[in-house]
Amino acid sequence: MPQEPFRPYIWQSAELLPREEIRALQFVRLRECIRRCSAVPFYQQKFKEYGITPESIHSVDDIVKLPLTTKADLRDNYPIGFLAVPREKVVRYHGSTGTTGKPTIAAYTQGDLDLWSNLCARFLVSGGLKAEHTVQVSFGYGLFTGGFGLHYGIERVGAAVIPAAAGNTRRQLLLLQDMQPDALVCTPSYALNLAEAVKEAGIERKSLALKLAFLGSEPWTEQMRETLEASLEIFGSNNYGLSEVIGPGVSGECPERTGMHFQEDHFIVECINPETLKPVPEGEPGELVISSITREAMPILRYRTRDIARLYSGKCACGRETVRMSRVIGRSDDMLIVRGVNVFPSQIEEALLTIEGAAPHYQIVLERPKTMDEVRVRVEVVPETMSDKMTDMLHVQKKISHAVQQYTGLNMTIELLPPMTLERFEGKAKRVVDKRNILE
Ligand code: DLL
Repeated sequence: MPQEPFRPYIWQSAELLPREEIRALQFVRLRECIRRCSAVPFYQQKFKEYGITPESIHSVDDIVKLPLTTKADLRDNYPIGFLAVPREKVVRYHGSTGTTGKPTIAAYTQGDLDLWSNLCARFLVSGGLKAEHTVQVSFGYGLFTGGFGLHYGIERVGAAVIPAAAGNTRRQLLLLQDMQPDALVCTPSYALNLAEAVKEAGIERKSLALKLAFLGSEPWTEQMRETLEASLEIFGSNNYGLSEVIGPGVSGECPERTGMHFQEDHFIVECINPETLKPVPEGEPGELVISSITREAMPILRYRTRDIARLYSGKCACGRETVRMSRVIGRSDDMLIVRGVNVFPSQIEEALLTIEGAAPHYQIVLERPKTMDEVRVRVEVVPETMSDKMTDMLHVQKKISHAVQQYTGLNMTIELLPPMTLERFEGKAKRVVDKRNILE
């Protein structure tokens, strides 16, 4: 049931709202959101403490008067202390994957699910999806928001879904060959695995129909996009979201690739310095803080995402006037501080992928043999680079070491590995292994 007639790259006319109208809508919705949040004991107490009522907000800029919400706040109110509607209104629960401890639960009313489908439909259409397409969804279906979020978005566009789910690469290849999907949905690291598996199985690329890929849920670099687009022969779009805010559908790219457009009629985004909590100047990296202003079951105010990115404003050639975000540079909790220098794993990825001969499979190992932190980058070489000659291998190692030094300002030990040595991932890749025993 398309909401509106199909226009190229636009699913709903709200995506083309002029800037002033976006701000006006955000203002009204923010006030309504504050009213709805008053049903949540956590916010009730914070509003009292900060002297907040809907009427005390006079413009969107006043959002800075509101309290920040953190992952710890959600955890303290586990599982559903942030529910703003009676429990019987909830029709779905999802949650974050949470590497440590309990997941963070996200609840949805029927209205939230409807909104979510449209938000996903918007970035899918923006990335080129059409009703006549078939899409293989290789995200996990479960508590994770990726599988279901994208699934419903694809159906909303009117395209056909193959809910392949994560993993079982052999079956994924079979479906790619037999069902001839036009588009693929998964993490960039899993797309890389599939590209490798296609090659290894000797499947001719021209026997597949793939044209598009919608990739997200983990940080990746422009270099990785180039590698994926070349090997899978697809147009790969980036999309971003998080379960605390709704799931996928918070922002996504248009074909102009000038950043991911925030769906600002439903979210307000800020970019702050994670230490001072003050806004950073436009275009500077900072932590994204997102308010989900139209959700019913679990509206959230000023959620600290821990994701570091840059924000840009100004009209895009696609017609949208929404704020755009850069790729996620890293998470503030993933930032490595090595000998006083801040490094994100994505900087290392960028460096590696500039070197011919290095495969896009790597692992970053942090060690503290004595008092100083040391970083070892374990990287696979492509089969063509494998050589019995020590000098050839040393040459590759030196080139990588130099690139890493240039991109990060740090000397790191480079360990070359034969192809297919490192673990492959079906969902979000885990690149950093921290072996420092800091507590000792
Ligand atoms: O990963 C939602 C999602 C699913 C987004 C499918 C896109 C596609 P969570 O499991 O809650 O939700 O993890 C959210 O993943 O805070 C970011 O650190 C990271 N992330 C999500 N999208 C991107 C992206 C989903 N495009 C966390 N680039 C977020 C970089 C991303 N990181």
